[in-house]
This record gives sequence, C-alpha cells and structure tokens, in this order.
Amino acid sequence: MKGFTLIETIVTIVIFTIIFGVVSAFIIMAYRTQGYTWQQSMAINEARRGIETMVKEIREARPGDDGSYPIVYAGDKEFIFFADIDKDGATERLRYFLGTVDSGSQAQKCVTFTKGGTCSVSFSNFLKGNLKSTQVKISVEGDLGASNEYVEIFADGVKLENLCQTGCTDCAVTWQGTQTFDVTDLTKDNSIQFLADATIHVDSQCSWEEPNHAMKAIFELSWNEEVIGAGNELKKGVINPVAGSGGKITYPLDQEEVTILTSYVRNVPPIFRYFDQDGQELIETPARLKDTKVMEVYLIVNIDPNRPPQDFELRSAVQLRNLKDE
Ligand SMILES: [Ca+2]
Ligand SMILES: [Ca+2]
Ligand SMILES: [Ca+2]
Repeated sequence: MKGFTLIETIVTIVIFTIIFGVVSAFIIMAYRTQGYTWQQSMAINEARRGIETMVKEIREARPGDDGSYPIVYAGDKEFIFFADIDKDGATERLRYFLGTVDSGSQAQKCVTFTKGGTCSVSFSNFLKGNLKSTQVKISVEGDLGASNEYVEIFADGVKLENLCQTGCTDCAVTWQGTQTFDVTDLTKDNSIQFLADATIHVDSQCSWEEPNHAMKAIFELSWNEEVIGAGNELKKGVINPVAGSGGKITYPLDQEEVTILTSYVRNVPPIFRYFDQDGQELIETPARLKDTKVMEVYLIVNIDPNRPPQDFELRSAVQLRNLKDE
C-alpha cells in the first residue's frame, strides 16, 4: 500500500485545521452567548430579589423611633422611610435609591506681594449631589526659611494650621509645607473660603513664577459626593436608631450602611411612583409625603443595552399598610 504523498499530507492538515478552527469558533461563540445570557438572568434574579425585599419593607413603613412620620423623602429615584426590617422591635431608617458616588477636584492659587500680607481663595457651587467628604491639600512657597516665618491657614474663619513653621527654606522655587485637611463639615454649604496669612516676618523677595512675592499658596480641593438618579446601581442604605443621653433616639446620617442591590438598572422613568387612596398619582413632594397610600416600584434591568437580550422590566405595586387608614 502506498503512503501519503507530501501534497496529500499538507492538504489533509489544512482541511483539518480549517474544520477545527470553524468548530472551535462556533463553540466559543455559543459559550459566550450562553455565558452572557446566564449573566443577564443572574442580574434579573438579583433585581427581583432586591425588589421583593424592598416591597416587603415598604409595606411595613411605620413611624421612626424618634417620632418621625413614616415617609422621610419621596423622590422619583430615591425613597426614604422607616421600618423594622429585622423584627427586633427597633425601627431602622431605610433609603432605596439609584445613585453613584462621584469625585471632583478644583485647585486655586493666591499670592501676596507685600511683607506680611495675606491672600485668599474661595470655592463655591462645586457640589451637584450629597456631599460625602472633602479634603484640601495646601502648599505654600515664599520667604519662609526661619522658624518665625510661617503661614497661618484659615478655612471659613477657622484656624487649620501653621504651614512652614519647620522644614521650609527661603524662596524654595517649589511647593513646600504641604498638609492635607478634612474640610467636609465646612463644605456642606457648597462654599468654602481659605485665607493664608504670611505673618509679619515674611519679606517680598521671592521670584518663582511671580517676581517679588512674599508668599503664595495653592489650595487643591477634592471631594466625593453622591449623585442621585445617576449611574446604574440600585442601593439600599440602613441607619439603626441610636439612643443618646436621656433616651433620645436619633438616626445619624454618617452611620448609614449602604449596599448595592443590583448594578444593571437602566431606568430613565421613575423607579418610585406614589398614589393616594383613590389611586390618583401624586406628583408634588409635599403631597407624596402626606397622602401616599400605594406605591409602584418599577425597574428596568439590562446588563448591556447595546446587545440582546432586551430590557427586562420588573414592576410591583405595594400598599403601605400602616398609612392606609389615616
Ligand atoms: Ca429593627
Ligand atoms: Ca526668610
Ligand atoms: Ca462653608
């Protein structure tokens, strides 16, 4: 029997390679589609479980242990209320919302050209959402080589620190004395002013960028804020009641524990809608707080809107039991 010729062998190898390539491409594609569909169904299940828990808790809305009305806030994409979700008799403050944490930063400089001068900068209207935290990094430069030459820093009139009291040099030609401060409380009003006071000892003899200056300062503000209605994550925030002195109950906002219920929410329409006892939809916030008896929760879930499967919609109506007879 004759063996294969070289040509026959090559042809055979080429044919098998092509077949193998086609088959494996098909398998990989099928596997990917399968994996994607599986991911989508996981996302839907996750959203469904989230919405079920949410509906159960909203149904049980009741006054806060501090005496607050059951509903705190009734927005299109944020609902804040009280309920006892773990059945221990103490009422939690709950917040369901679509939101994302955004960060931002701005920097400003100021210079003083006179001996012992001051300079100031102010930041305002930089926040778009609920402030989480703000930091400022401050550095100075100037005729600051001696220990009696320093820069007093104030934020909204509050003394923060003396920069460059040690470790700085005269006219360093680089930022020095850098320190970072937490100014969260001072920026809650969406505005902060910084003052740098160069004391009486500093002469105007430095020439880095600006000639004949005594001192200059740079303020680098950076913050984290929560923007409601943005992003694709439906979140749940829980605050436990805290008994203060004299048994006074409070719900400290900075003790909220936030978890993500589902990460693929695509709602443009409201997630929360509010209805009175006649089934009339409530549009204005004051009426929502006062008259809501029934709510509708609506979620659009899709792990990637640019490819199939299409949007999956979850919709659920819920009667607020403790509010229906008022
Ligand atoms: Ca509880
Ligand atoms: Ca000096
Ligand atoms: Ca302020």
